[in-house]
Formats: sequence, structure tokens, C-alpha cells
Amino acid sequence: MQSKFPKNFLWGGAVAANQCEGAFDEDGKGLSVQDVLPRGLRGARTEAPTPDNLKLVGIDFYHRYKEDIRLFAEMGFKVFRTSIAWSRIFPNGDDEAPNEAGLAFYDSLFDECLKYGIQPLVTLSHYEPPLALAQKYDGWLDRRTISFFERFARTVFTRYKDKVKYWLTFNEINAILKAPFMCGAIQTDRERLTESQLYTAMHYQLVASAAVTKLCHELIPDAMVGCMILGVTVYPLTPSPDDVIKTMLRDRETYQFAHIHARGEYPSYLLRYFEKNDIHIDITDEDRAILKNTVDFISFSYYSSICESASENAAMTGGNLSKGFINPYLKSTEWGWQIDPQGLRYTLTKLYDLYGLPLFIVENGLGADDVLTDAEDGGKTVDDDYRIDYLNAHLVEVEKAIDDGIPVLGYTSWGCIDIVSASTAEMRKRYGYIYVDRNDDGSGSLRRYKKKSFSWYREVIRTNGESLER
Ligand code: BGP
Repeated sequence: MQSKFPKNFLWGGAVAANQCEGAFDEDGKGLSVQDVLPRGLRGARTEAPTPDNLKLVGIDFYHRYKEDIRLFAEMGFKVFRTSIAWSRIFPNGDDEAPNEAGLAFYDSLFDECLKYGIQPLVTLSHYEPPLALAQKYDGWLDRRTISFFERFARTVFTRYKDKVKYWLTFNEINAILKAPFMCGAIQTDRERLTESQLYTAMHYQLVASAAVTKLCHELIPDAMVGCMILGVTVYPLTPSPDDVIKTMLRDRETYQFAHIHARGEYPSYLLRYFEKNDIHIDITDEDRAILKNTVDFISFSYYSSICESASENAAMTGGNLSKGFINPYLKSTEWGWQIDPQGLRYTLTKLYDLYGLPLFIVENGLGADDVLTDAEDGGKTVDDDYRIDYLNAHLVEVEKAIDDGIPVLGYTSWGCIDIVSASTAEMRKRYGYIYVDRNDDGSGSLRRYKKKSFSWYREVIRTNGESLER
């Protein structure tokens, strides 16, 4: 069947600095909140980095990126998504001057991408704010963090304006309500935070997102800047109207963030929610004016879907930073995330129907405990047919959305190389087309091995989707 993917479709893969670079304190880098989260969201933060924190070394991408990007080029990547670790550039977050060694690293990284014709897609903030901001200001609870973030954005926009033409502001900006320390550098414990404080921190990030969107348009006129939303796809558990209404209300927790970035203002239902729940955010007329700087596209992460129900007596499961009821029609991954390729088409369609902006899928993938086996050529590989099936099925649904007329800019599958998981801080939850020999106990050679999905994805890109199994 003739592929429906546009000729300029941006095929690629995605990682985040804190989950792959390692070199946590090298060349002047300051600590980030990730350096004191050895168990991701599964355990408490530590006072200081501890040896069991896999992210301190990651997969040593900081020193091995040239080898990894050559492998991405071998797959034919058109785009590579990563983040700039804020604390590599401003070690304490509020520094007056940037750290030149940090800037030089990303110069070299982006040059390596462009050498192969791979476009960098850069996330400004991917769950790795400087730890010092948490310690000194309680992170995004303090309005001054907006100006620190603007300084960081201005510095990297100016430095990389000829190399990076695709930018994302905050990774999964809706997640600050779920993980205030990891996403907002807020040291105050969640249970001690008032709703007004938490939503004010959210507001400051939204203002910062719009402010840097404006800055990007001014400094790099030929660049595109998008928001990035954690795509929580929710179905009613039953056709009971109670379940449908509960799902409708739950959906707003996700779509309100896309609304603000696409329409440039708070949706009325969110303002009503604040009123009804006595939530007071620190919003000024200047903030309202800044929010009007809307994005060029909406990007999002999609892994799974969940169900919502008004009744409590049904089996629960998890998803990407989200909990819900088990959908009896779907299978789950080892981590309980329910596999639903059609949910990706559903989410693309809903986002486009609501906001009419181009879309970019910047995370999608299957976390699995891959097993390295002997390959025919005497080397090592992973027979990850399960990952090929997952990705193939999701891409077929993306194609259906494109065929419906939805403008999808690209697809960067998550964890294109094995990296440290965000929520669990494990290596064994692997997403990559490339296996990295590193284990949860920190052992391993860090050697890279191509999985079976490596050549599968190379063929999908070479044929622009023609080779997908429909
Ligand atoms: C998203 C993050 C990514 C990535 C992904 C997979 O929330 O944007 O950083 O980690 O989730 O989740 P995990 O790594 O927990 O399996």
C-alpha cells in the first residue's frame, strides 16, 4: 500500500540529557534534581548523589555521543530529540554568566547531528532543573525562576540559532502537578503544598513557556517552537454516563495545557475550577499578555491508554505518570502500561480537532526487559519482535491520522537507544533500537549492540513508511 507519510516526515528518536549523558559533575555542570533521585519517582530524594544512582553515568552519552549519532544516522534518522541540561549551562540556575564548557558540548553534539543531515529537536527543560534552584528558591514556587529560565533560553537560542530549528519548551509540562520536585524543583513536600502554591508554580512555568516561545520567534525566525504535553489518553470504563462524565472531566487535566499554549489563555473551565476550589494563582496582566505568545505546534508523549470510572470497585493500573482502571480489551507491558495503538490515532485526532495546530509525536515506545542473545554474525543482539510489533502498530495508526488530513510533523520514538528510565530509574526497562550493556547494579561494559528493531526501523525510514506491516 502506498505510504501516506509526507515526503518531509521527520523520522527519528528521542532521549533526555539526564537519562543518557552521565558526566553528572563534569566540565562545570551543576547538580540537577535527577542527581539526587536514584530511584526516580519510586523513592525519596537523597541529600547528595549516591553511587546507586544510574544517572550519574547514564550510558555515558556525554563521551560516546559520536558513536551513538553515527548509529542513528545508519538508521537514517532525519531528526534527533534530546534536551540541554540546564545545569550544564547555568550550574546553579541563577548564575549571571553561562558555563562555556557546557555550551561547547552541545555545539559539538549538534554539529555531529548536522554532519549526517540529522536535525536536532531540543527540549529546553526535561525534568532536570538545577538542584540549586530547589535549595535556594524552592524552584518554580518562586516567580524569579521565570527570569532564570528566560536567561537560559536566550543563551541557547543565541548560541545555537544556526544549528537548531526545532525547540520544545517544557517536557510534559502538565506533569508538574504530578511530580513537583522532579518537574518543578519544588523541595516542599507535595502534601505540604497548598493547591494555590502548586497551581501558581504551574502558572509560572506556563508564563515561562510562552515567554521563551516569544523569544524563539524573535531570535530564530525560521525555527519552530512547540509545547510538549504528557498525552494521557482516557476512555470511560463503561458506557455508563457517570463514567463518561468522569472521563470528560479527567481529560481536561491534560488538554488544558494544550489549550493554554495553542489559544494563549486559560480555558474558562480551569478558571472556574480555581474559583470553585478557592485556588488563587499569582497571575498579572503582564502574564496574561505573555501567555498570548502561542506555539507553532503541539508535541506530546504517548505510550498507553487508561480507563476512568465513577465507581471504585474495578482493577487499577498505571501508565506514564498516570493511574487508571484496566481496559479489559488491552494487553499490558511488564510495567502495567496498557498497549493501545488506536489510542494514538484517537489522541492525534482529538488534539487536532480541538486546536488545529500541526502535531509532533516526540515520545512513543515500549519499555521491556530485553535479553541480549548471540547473533548469527557472532556478535550479540536482541530479538525484540515485541517492540517491532508495538511500534509498527502505532505507526500504522499515525498513518491513518495523516490519511484523515491531520498534519503530523514527525515521530521520535522514545529511548531510541537504551537509557535510564525516568519514573523508575532502571536500565532494565529498555526502549532502544540499540542495546546498551549496562545493568541496574551499575555493571556492564557500556558497549552498544543493534537489536532486531534497528534494521526494521532503518527500512521504515528508508521507505518512508512503505515497509510497515498493515
Ligand atoms: C516520559 C518522559 C521520558 C521517558 C518516558 C518513559 O514521562 O518524558 O523522560 O522517561 O516517560 O517513561 P519511563 O522512562 O518511566 O519508562
